[in-house]
Amino acid sequence: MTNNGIPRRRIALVTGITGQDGSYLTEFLLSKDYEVHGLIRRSSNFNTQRLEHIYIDPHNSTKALMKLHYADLTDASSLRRWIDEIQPDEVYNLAAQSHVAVSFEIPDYTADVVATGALRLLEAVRSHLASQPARQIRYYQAGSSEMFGSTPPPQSETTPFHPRSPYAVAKCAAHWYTVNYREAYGLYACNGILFNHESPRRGENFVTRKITRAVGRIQMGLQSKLFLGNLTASRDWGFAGDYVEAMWLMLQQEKPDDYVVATEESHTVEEFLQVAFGYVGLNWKDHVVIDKRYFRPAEVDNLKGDSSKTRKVLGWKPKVGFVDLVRMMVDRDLDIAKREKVLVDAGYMDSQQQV
Ligand code: NDP
Ligand code: GDR
Repeated sequence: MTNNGIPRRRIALVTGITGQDGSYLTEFLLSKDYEVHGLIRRSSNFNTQRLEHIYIDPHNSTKALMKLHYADLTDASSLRRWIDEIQPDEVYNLAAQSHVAVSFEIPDYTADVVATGALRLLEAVRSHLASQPARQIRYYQAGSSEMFGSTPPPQSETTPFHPRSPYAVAKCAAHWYTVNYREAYGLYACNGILFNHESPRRGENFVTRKITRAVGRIQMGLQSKLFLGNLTASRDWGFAGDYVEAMWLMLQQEKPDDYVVATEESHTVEEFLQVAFGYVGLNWKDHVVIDKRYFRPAEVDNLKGDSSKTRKVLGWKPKVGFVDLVRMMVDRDLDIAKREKVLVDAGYMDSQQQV
């Protein structure tokens, strides 16, 4: 309650707010009347493109319910400072060096952000609560199906982890730090073990978006080839907009727990290609070139979730199926390619510029 008896608006703190999930989660929380504070890291270019449509300049309005602050998961002091200042009710730790292949190139940094970064944030929450015992904070950790790695499907909350990349190993550490802070300090802390989820806001170097961007550009005559790696890997692909609701639901339960979030359907990269190219009447085989550069030192072959616990306890299920997800992404990327074509035709953009 506030001093005048009006119930206080719930406050969420989101790390990784500028990423795919951060933007969908922020929209979702604002729709539930939260005040949302996002931690953003300093970048030499603006990194807030995914938030532009919801950003309200606080200079112009008192209605700005999303606020952004500089911090970094590698900087413990910044995390503790913002938790003290913002006094959040819920903390969503979405920040990560989230690219599996890149984690083989920068393993040390990946571990620092993904594993130790989660520990820093948990410790900031714990020490803040120790100094203000009347307060409560609920914590969400963005876990990943990559933690299952080479353990065969279907993968559920009880499936053993066998990570296959520095990223996945770091996510396992973050998972166990979260469990440990729950058991050791009684923190309300949940691990969401989310299978791949995509959207038109997916980063352009993940395979789904790389494919749908290429489909748009090929269709508009801006590109002819698409260089890819392993096409046989299977993933359980859902829609990011559906998955952020499951994150929130985890923090609304009486007791904290860990949950697998998945569609329970698995498709190969080749099947994704067939649906994406087929949707606009193209044959992927005319355009895809295999490039060894995109193979990983160790691959995760087959992920397919068993999300029965989440469906039963949280009452959650995905709304967008595989084919609709692919088409949603192709539609958006066709629009982008049409705009690029105008720029290329006017001489403002090089047609070879590729992701
Ligand atoms: P993105 O890569 O789109 O976003 C990652 C976010 O983390 C960005 O906001 C990024 O900032 C931020 N970030 C990176 N490094 C740091 C740092 N050192 N300090 C602070 N912030 C940092 O990921 P998604 O939105 O797809 O995923 C969200 C989370 O869920 C991640 O933890 C990911 O590992 C996990 N996950 C994702 C799945 C998926 O399929 N999408 C599945 C399972 C788990 P910037 O914009 O500046 O780069
Ligand atoms: P993933 O997603 O590794 O599952 O991690 P990604 O889209 O990068 O790869 C999926 C599969 O496609 C194969 N692949 C390629 N991948 C990329 N990126 N680029 C290519 O050119 C290419 N060609 C084939 C890969 O080998 C792999 O098998 C994502 C991330 O969001 C993680 O942060 C998250 O934890 C997991 O999903 C669940």
